[in-house]
Amino acid sequence: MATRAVHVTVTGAAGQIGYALVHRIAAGALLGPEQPVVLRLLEIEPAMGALEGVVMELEDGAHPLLEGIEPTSDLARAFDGASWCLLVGSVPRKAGMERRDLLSVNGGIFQPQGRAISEHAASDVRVLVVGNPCNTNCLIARSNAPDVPDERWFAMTRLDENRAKSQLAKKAGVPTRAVTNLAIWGNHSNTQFPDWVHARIDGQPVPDVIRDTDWLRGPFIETVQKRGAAVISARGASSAASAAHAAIESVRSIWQPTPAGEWHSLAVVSHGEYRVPEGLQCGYPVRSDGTAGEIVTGIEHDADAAARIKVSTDELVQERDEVRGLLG
Ligand code: NAX
Repeated sequence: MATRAVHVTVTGAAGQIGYALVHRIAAGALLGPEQPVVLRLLEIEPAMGALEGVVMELEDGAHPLLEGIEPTSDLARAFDGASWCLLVGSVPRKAGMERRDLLSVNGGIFQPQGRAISEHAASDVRVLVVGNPCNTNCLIARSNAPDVPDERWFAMTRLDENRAKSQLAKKAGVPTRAVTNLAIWGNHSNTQFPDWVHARIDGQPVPDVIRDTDWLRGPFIETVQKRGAAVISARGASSAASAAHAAIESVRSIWQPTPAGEWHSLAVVSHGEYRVPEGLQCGYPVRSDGTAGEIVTGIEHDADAAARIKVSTDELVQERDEVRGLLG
């Protein structure tokens, strides 16, 4: 067993995703069964009572790998020495709120968090942003963290990848493990493009296995894009366990080498790849060598895919322009 505990920060730890996430981290799902962890849990003052309950349950788990729990509403303490920061906490969209309002309210959260990560986190810190709008929140935090390299920042598109894989597996009548190379391009919003063209089923291109192209171009894409809303209408609450699971898998796909020839979905900083404007936090296919992620290059898009990706990246440009005042 590794001797040094790794410090993991979870923000919004008393929320629904936070609640599902922290127990799995404590049980070793994030960093493996040999790696002790210290959990640093950030919440806002009004939620500190609920957070106390989360801490009690973590204690009641008697997790062998959990070496410490630090509940706090103080940013410096929350990020102190953290090697992984999972930024989940944010303010949900309320009735009557425009997307622009949501951007600025949440931007106000991610600006100080970016600064605090830059000042207090460990030198090897890596950050996954889950709180929505996650791409632009990640951009805001990253741009306010001058001491943390751009390549250490990720926004979550893995839940979309998993949703898409399940839909394809169901249609093809295969287990989900048969579906690989599913990239989510663009924004984690209903403009995202789940790339069925380059996904594979048992190593074969999806269009060679699922011949129903009308379904792929229409209902498949729409189901993935609108799955979050469908869960809300069925459950009366937004995705939580599946989102926590996707956060765990996102982190694992960064520190574990990607199998040869495959890729996963993460939103990472653009250096202009695939004509996406530089600096945006954009959904791409990403491979990891076990230490750093790298955008997969050389994928050719047909006109339909290229147009869809353009719509989604245009939306990211618009979001960036709306929060310009928050960028460092
Ligand atoms: P909840 O409302 O259950 O929990 C959010 C928690 O964040 C609350 O406990 C709140 O007190 C806390 N919080 C608010 N401001 C904070 C701050 N400044 N610092 C620390 N904590 C703060 O939401 P939940 O269902 O857990 O969802 C969390 C976020 O994940 C939302 O923004 C949601 O939209 C987003 N999602 C992102 C997904 C993705 O794929 N990227 C999918 C699932 C989810 O919708």
